[in-house]
Amino acid sequence: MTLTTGVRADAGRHARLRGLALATLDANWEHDHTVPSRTLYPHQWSWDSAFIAIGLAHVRPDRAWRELRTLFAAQWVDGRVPHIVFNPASRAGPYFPGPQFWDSARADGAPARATSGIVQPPVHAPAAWLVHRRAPGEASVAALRRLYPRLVAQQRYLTGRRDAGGGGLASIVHPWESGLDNSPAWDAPLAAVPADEAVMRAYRRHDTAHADAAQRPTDLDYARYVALVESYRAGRYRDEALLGRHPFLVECPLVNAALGVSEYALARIATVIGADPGPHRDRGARITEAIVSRLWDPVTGTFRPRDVRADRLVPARTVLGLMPLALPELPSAQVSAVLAEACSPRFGLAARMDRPLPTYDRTAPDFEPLRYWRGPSWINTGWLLWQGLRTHRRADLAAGLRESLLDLVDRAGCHEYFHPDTGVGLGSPAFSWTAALVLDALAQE
Ligand code: 2M8
Repeated sequence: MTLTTGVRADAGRHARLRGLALATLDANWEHDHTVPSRTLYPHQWSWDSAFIAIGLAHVRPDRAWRELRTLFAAQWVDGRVPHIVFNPASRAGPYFPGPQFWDSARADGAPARATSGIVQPPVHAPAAWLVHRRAPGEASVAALRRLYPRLVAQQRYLTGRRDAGGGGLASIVHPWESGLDNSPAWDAPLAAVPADEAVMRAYRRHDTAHADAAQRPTDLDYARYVALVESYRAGRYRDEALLGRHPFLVECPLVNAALGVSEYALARIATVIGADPGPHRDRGARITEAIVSRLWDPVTGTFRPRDVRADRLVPARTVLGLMPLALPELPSAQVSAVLAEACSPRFGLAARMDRPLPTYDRTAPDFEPLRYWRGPSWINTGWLLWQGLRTHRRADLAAGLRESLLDLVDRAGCHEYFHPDTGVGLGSPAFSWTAALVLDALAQE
């Protein structure tokens, strides 16, 4: 291929991907938010909206701010941003677990709109910052000013009420809070949650009605998810004394890396709106130190989730362990170790990647290339790692990963996830964060 035909092919791919991504986001727009997928996820999801806003900033900046505004309008009084905001006007039919199951109306400080009672990774402050950077102007400064106190309240909730382990990190109370629902990372702590898969006979799963059951969490996993919601809901979603009464408490590297990165994003936002950035930088540094002291395993040289109840690191090596790379002040020893893990045959990161980045160690005996977060390749975890590579100035590896992400979507479309060997598209075929993050990757050569 000559230089000119190469450039032309690139421009062709760029235009094709941009058109597809924009059409996907437009088709999933629903009045004041974007649904992750029309069939599988017909309401608003928290971290999906953050990723979606980053992509929308390139093409529909007003809508990007609207997306975040709608989500934060459902923030609880204690600062938590719910993982699902239900759309009462949804025409998609009943969703399980839906508003009746979560029963947020009976909890103190819940908003008028029905929501779930749990959270997702706090990637919203970095998203707000990126939306502003991608489309700066007076409107974006005004939007930042409105959002800032809400983002601060979200951080305060997670670092305060959710510090069940007492070490300066947030605990998740449900695997869904990590965003990587059925990751092998949760197998060990979930095994301690009593559940019987027969309870699922009382419910009609929404996911397996719309996607291949072989790609989704098992009924036993689902029974445990239900049991955990029931436990948290029984205490009206209060967080006091969780250690004594809730069967699942884990410090997740992704959630806590996002918490730390959010403080640095808030420092930048504070500077733009005339607030003090200093306390945010200090908190970012403290969270980074806590991640290293609580989640770093010196024996294997990897980050792992900490099971707070059992007070031990979980054994599985998943993509979650690569996420602290996004922290700008991560010590160089940990930066090198994360890069070594990412570039090992487990994850296959390279300047020229021969296969997409998986979500789980591809050399593990229980690696499952088709099942949801137990192997398949997802665009958002790739994009998050790409951010980390850029933060630590690994332009070669960042370029390789970006190319692999774009290639995946160019070949298969805006799927929810992808086969980590063949790149075949899996799950929803028109998935919003895939589209949004492709737009962002396209714009950052
Ligand atoms: C998936 O989570 C939902 C539960 O909230 C599900 O499994 O049904 C996850 O992939 C999660 O990360 C994502 O935010 C959500 C909507 O895309 O779907």
